[in-house]
Amino acid sequence: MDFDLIISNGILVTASEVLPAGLQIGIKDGIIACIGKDLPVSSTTKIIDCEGAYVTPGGVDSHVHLAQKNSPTGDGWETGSRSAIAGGTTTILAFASQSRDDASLYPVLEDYHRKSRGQSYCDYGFHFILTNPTDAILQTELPALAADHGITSVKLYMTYDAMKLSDRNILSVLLATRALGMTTMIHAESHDMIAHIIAGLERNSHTAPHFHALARPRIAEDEASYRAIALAELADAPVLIVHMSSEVAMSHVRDAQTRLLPIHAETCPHYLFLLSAALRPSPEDPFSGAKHVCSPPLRHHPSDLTALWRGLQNGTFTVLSSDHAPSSYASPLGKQLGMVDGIPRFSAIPNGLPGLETRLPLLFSQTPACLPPEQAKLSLPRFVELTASAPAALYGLAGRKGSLAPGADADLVVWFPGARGRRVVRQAGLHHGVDYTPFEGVGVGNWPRWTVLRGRVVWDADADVEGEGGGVVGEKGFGEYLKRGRGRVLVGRTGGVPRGMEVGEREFWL
Ligand code: DUC
Ligand code: ZN
Ligand code: ZN
Repeated sequence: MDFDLIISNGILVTASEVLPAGLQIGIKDGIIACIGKDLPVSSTTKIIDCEGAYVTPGGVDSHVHLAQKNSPTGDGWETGSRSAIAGGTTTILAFASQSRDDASLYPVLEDYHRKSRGQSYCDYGFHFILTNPTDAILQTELPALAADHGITSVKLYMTYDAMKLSDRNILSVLLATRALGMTTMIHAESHDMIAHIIAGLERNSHTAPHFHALARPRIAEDEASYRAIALAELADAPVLIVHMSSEVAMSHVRDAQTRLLPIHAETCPHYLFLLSAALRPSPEDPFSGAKHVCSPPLRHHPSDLTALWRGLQNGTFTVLSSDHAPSSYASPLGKQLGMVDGIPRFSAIPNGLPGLETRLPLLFSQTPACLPPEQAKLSLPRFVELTASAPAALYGLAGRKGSLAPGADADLVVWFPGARGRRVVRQAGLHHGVDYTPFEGVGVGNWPRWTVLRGRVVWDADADVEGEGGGVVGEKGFGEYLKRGRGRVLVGRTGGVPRGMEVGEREFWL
């Protein structure tokens, strides 16, 4: 076979092992055709010499917000997907968000297609955010949207006035998505606890950005996570609890997993690297903490970080996503919305942090590729599983995305050999459309040298492409919309009987 591209002299990492040196990847028509030794080179074959560096699957970031109405100063598809490839991510799953008054999901879908069509540097799919799950949507639209448009996952909120669903609504959604084999993502925070605390903080004039972290304490996440698990158990539906930041909430997940319930969990780099002290004012700018306002908030203690790393190590977490939810800091319609008539009001600060580009380098830095083995927090295969193969499988892209295997799309990252990829994260070096990174000044042990999407080099760290921001050598519009299949249940199984109920009891009310 005449290969278009051969990836040579790298150390290939899959979700199960670090393969022996000397293997090559042969790529034809955008697909991994084979993995082998001494692959034949024709006059048209291009070769990437990895110089002994690690090669991992292109990242799959399954939690990304782009072009959201409630963050007009955040990234759209062009800048968001550009930052994805610059950080080694080749597939993103972003949210098509239903507003309360949207009676149908079809206009919502068309709107997000319009925003993304021809704009993306990386491949992408959509999850729906459901805020008005009518019977027509659950019984008629979701099945058709899954079959015809490959949207096989939804996200629900337990908090925020504009988005929150009641427990009863959540149950209705879970029963519908279960029948369709869809994954339901849940933002688990107790709305009433938070609303009560915010009212008290405001009454006492505690409205500076750092009070955001007090307004949404861990117990609000713990209680709602337990409730989400109970609802999932009652409905016998697989769920993924998104952006988890609390050790106790994580222990609820682990208990459920021990009982073989299909409860998946996600955390994000900011909950592993940053603490609530970042919300405090800086000497130059009393409002700077707004840059670190996200929900759930950053937690208080280094032990919170350690606990979450443990959850990555012991298998509790299924995926690590960025929850890229950016708003520009300096813009009047961005984080400055929280400065009301010269007075900071944390509850008006748009929620969320940028992190699409930094997700892989931050996590890769904690593997034995960058640290002495005894200091590494994750193995290389676990890095691949969390950042690529598990999100691909959970969201219906197994076999196509997230793995270095024959037949899969040739999406991969070639890292720098040895210490040559060391960087300090700086806003000036990033490719998103917002004006700061919450990881400013954090050192990373490596950075993607080349990102390959369907056999094309789309990021070349050493290329100097004028006007495109460093090494972006891919093209806007090369990214394709992904119609996804049914996701796989990666943890536990469906078909169980909730504790204390009899076999067949549920059928009386289903
Ligand atoms: N939930 C998210 O998933 N991202 C940003 C803010 C939020 O509440
Ligand atoms: Zn959320
Ligand atoms: Zn999010």
